[in-house]
Amino acid sequence: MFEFKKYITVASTMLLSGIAMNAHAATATFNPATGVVNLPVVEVLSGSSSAFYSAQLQLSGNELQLVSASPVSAATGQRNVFDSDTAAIHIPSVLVGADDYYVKLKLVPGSNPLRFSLDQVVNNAFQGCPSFAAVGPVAGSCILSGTITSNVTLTKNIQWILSGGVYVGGDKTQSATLTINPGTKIFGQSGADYLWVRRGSKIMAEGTPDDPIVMSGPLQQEPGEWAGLVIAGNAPVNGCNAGVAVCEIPFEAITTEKFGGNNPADNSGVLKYVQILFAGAQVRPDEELNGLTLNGVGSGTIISHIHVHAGLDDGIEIFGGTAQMKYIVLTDVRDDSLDWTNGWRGRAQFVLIKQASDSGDRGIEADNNEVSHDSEPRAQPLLSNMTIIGRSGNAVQGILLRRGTGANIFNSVITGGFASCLRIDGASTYTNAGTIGSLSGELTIKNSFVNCTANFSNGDGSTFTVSDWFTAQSGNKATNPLLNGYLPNVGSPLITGGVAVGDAFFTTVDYAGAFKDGNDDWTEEWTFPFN
Ligand SMILES: [Ca+2]
Ligand SMILES: [Ca+2]
Ligand SMILES: [Ca+2]
Ligand SMILES: [Ca+2]
Repeated sequence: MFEFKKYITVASTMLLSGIAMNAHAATATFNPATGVVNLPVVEVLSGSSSAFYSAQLQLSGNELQLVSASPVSAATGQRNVFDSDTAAIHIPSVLVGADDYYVKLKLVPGSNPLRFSLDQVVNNAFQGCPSFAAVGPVAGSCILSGTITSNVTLTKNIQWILSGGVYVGGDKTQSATLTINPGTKIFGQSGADYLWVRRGSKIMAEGTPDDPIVMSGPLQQEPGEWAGLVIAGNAPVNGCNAGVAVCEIPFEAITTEKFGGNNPADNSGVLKYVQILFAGAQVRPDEELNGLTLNGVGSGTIISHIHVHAGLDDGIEIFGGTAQMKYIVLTDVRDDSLDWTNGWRGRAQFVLIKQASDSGDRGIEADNNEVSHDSEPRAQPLLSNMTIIGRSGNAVQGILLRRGTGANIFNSVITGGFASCLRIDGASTYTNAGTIGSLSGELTIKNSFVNCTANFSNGDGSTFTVSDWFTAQSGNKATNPLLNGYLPNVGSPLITGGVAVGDAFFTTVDYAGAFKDGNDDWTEEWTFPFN
C-alpha cells in the first residue's frame, strides 16, 4: 500500500534537511539553500526515440517544478529516466548523508510549466520486509506467496522470492496493482513458482534502460528454473461455441484459471525493460507455463523492451487477445520463440528471435485454434520488423502458419538453419488466405526476406504453393540478407527493403528486419547477455 502523505513528509524532510550531500555517485542532488534539485542527465523515452537533457527542478510546496532543461549528449551508465508512457521520472540515486534513496516523480497532468509530485522515496538499502511479504532465507530477501489483494510495490532494495503461484488479485474481484520498481529482482525457486496477474488487476513493471527489472530462476544456468510470468485479461479470445456472448476459456496448464472477455482495449498495466530468464514449467504433456504467457491481454497494456532468455517452453505464448508489443528479444528458447493460438489480433514490431545452437523448435508457431480451426475471432496479428534466426540443423520451420490462422507480416527476415523458412498448413489456413490471383488479405507477407535450408514448405490441404504465395506479394525476396550476427551488414538488402505498415501502432521505417543498420543495436544495455 502506497502511503502518499507519509512519502511527502519523508521526502520533504529529506530534501529540506540541509544535510550536505556527496554528489559523487548520486544521479540527482539537492541544494537546500535554493531549493533546487539538479538532474545532470535525464534520458527522455518517447515512443521509439530517446533524448538526453540536464534538468533543474524547484521545490515548491509538495511539488517540484521544472525551471530549466537543456539538451546534453547521450550518456550511458546509471542515469535518471523520464518515461513518457507513464509520465514518471525515475531517479535511482539521491544521497542524503550516508543514505542513498530511489525517488520516483510523477508528472502532474496538464501542468505548465511542468510540475511533478513525489510518488515514491525508497531507501536503497534493505529496511526489512513489508507486511505483505515474509522474511526470506537470505539476508535482504523477502518471500511472496498466495494472492496479493491490495496495491503493493516491489522495491529494488529487496531480493524478492516467489513461493508457489503468486497471484495479483482475484479473478475480476479484489483487484490490485503490483508496481515493480526499476532494477528490482524477483526469483522463483522451482517450476512450481510463478507470478500471475489476474483479470481486472494490473502489473506496473517499469524498468529503465540502465536498470531493467529481472525475473529469473536462482542459478541462471538452465531453462525451467522457475515457471514464468502470466498475465490474464479481458480481451476477446476464441474457442467457445458459436453464439456465446462473451467467450472465456480456461488456461491449458492450470485449468481453474479463466481469461478472455469483450474489451479489446483492456489494460493489464505496463511491462517495460523486463528480463524473464530461465523460466518455463511443464504441468502436463503439451501444457506448459512459458517465459511470458499472455492470456486474453488487451491493447491498453504497454509491452516493450522484453527479453525472454532460455525458456523451457515458449518465449512468449499468446492466447487470444489484442496485446501489442515493441522491442522484443527472444533467445535460446527451447520450444517456439513466439507462439500464438485462440485468436490473437494484436501487433508486434521490432522482434529479434535467435535460437540457441543446440535447441529450439519453431521461430513462430501460429494457430488460430487447435480444435476448431475456423473459430472466431480469427487470429490476425500485424507483425513487422522481425529478425528470426534459426539454429543450424533445425528440423522445423521459421514460421509455421496453421490451424486457420491469419496474419499480416511486413518487413521481416527469416534465416539460418530452419528446414524451411515458411510453411502454411491446413485447409482452413489456405482457404482463409484466398487464392494466388485473389488473396483475401487475411494472411499476407510483404517486403520480407527468406534464406533457410529450404525457403518454403507446403503443408496439408494446400491449394497453392507457399513459394507462389510469397512471390505474388510485393517486396519479398528469397536472398541472403547479409547479416553480421543479427545486425545487417553493410550492403544488406534489408537496409532499404522495408515499407510503411500503415497502422498507427507502428513506427514508420524503411528497412526490413528488427534493426536499421549495424549501429542500431537496441538490445544493448537492458538485456541479459545472450551472445
Ligand atoms: Ca507453450
Ligand atoms: Ca509451443
Ligand atoms: Ca512447438
Ligand atoms: Ca502452439
